[in-house]
Order: sequence, then structure tokens, then C-alpha cells
Amino acid sequence: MAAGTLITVAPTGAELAKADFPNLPTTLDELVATAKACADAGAGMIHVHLRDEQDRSCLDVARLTEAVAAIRAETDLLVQLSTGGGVTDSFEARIAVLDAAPDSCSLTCGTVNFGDEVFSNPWGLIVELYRRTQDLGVVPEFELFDLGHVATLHRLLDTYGPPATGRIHADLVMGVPGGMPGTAATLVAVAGQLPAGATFSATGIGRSALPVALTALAVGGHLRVGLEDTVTFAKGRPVKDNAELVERAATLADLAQRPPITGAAAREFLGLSPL
Ligand code: KMH
Ligand code: ZN
Repeated sequence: MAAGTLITVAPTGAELAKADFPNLPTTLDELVATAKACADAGAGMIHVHLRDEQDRSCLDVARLTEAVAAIRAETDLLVQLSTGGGVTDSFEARIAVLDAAPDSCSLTCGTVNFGDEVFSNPWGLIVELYRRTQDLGVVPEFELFDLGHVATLHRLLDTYGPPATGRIHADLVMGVPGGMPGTAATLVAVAGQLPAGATFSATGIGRSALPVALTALAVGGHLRVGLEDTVTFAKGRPVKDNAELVERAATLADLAQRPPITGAAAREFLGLSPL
């Protein structure tokens, strides 16, 4: 069991509208301010989605490169870029995200119904993304929305070998309508199927946020929180901002006697060399 807890903040996502959630960080300035506040609150990594001027998912490589540099300049957070984007983003654009040279990227291990939409991740896309992470030395975080995605992760590693850093780190994304439920029993079952030596974070969408976080900590897992996944802090009480979700996660991690780790410690944890 890891001594500390990696807290990843997913502050924006691709689905919520700024008009509905004014506290969503969608400009570069807002993103950097959020990154700083979340690093101060205990985050070690940030999972980044950008938006364009029309508030749509933006995978423009120049803008992603600028965001990576801006976050690195102001914080020690590991920068993880989403290769998932939004459900309508092209595979080509999602693969090109790696040209922005992040520390880490999300890499979803299978297609899943995503509310009324389909989040498409065929085997060929998974392989292409994975091989590029191996070539570039980027840490892939394997996003698992369902038990079948764990089987695909095994197939990927068996076929193409370990990540460049040698560490296998997954993120259980639970409670998406169409994916695995965000329950303690499901988390324990899925965590038990991960490859030998793998570490994992977990996030529960909506009201599954707390049961998933508490169960993840209980079995040695790490945490992802943020407005991408959770907009309600407690019944009838909207989330104020991303930092308060990180603060709550840090409190839980402290209670579990596995305090939050810094970005520098997160680099070591995921097998990256120090900056
Ligand atoms: N926006 C979802 C369709 C990821 O970042 O890799 C996909 C997603 C996963 O958010
Ligand atoms: Zn995402």
C-alpha cells in the first residue's frame, strides 16, 4: 500500500457548460488559478480539458502546449492531458494531443455508453495512443469505465509490454450512466482484477463520489476529484470550486493516515524522473 495519496484534480471536463457552471475553469487564466489553488489544497496531478471560445472541447495542440507550460510555470503539479476529449472529437485530434508533451495522458481502455452518447475507444485507437506514450515516455493513466476495460488493459500490456516508465497506473471512473456502478462492491471487484503491481485512482460520478473515495482509500487506492465528475458537494449544496473538492479529498486522505503527496512525489510515484 502506498504511503501517501495521489489526488488528481479534474477541474473542467468536456461536458458541462460554463453558462450553467460559472465556476468551471475554461480560460487559461482560470485553469492556472485553479491549478494553483488545488496544488495548495493537496493535489499532485491535474487532468486537463481545454475549451474554445464557443465553450466546446478544444484539442488544439498549440493551446494544449501553452496550457502545459503555464501550469508547469506556476505549480509543481503533474500535467495530464485528456486524450478522451469530448464524445465528438476525432481520433486524429485525440492522438495529436500527445504532441503537446504532457507528463501523463488519460487513455481509455474501451468504448462505453456515456449517458445518451457513446464514448468511442476501439482497440486500434487504444493501441495507437499506447504506442505513442511508449515512444514519448508519457505516463498513460488507463481510464477504466467498466470491467471489460480491465480485460483490454491486460490484452494491451500482454501484447505491447509495460509503459515506458515501468509503472502501471489506472483510474476507475465509476458511476457514468452506461459504465460500472459507483459502489464499494464494484470497486473492490475491479481493483482485484488489475494487473499485478498496478496502482489505481478512483472517481465516482455525482452522488457516488464519496462512497468511491472512501472505498478507494480503504483498499490502498488514490483519488480523483473535480467538477468534471462532481457538481454537488452535499445534498442541495453545489460545489463552490475545485479546490474545496481537493480539500475534502485531502481531509479523507489524512484521516486514512495516507496524506496527500505533492507533485514532486507524484512524479516519483509514477516513475518519472525529477524535473
Ligand atoms: N469527456 C469524456 C467523453 C478522458 O478525459 O480521457 C471522456 C473523458 C475521458 O473525459
Ligand atoms: Zn476527462
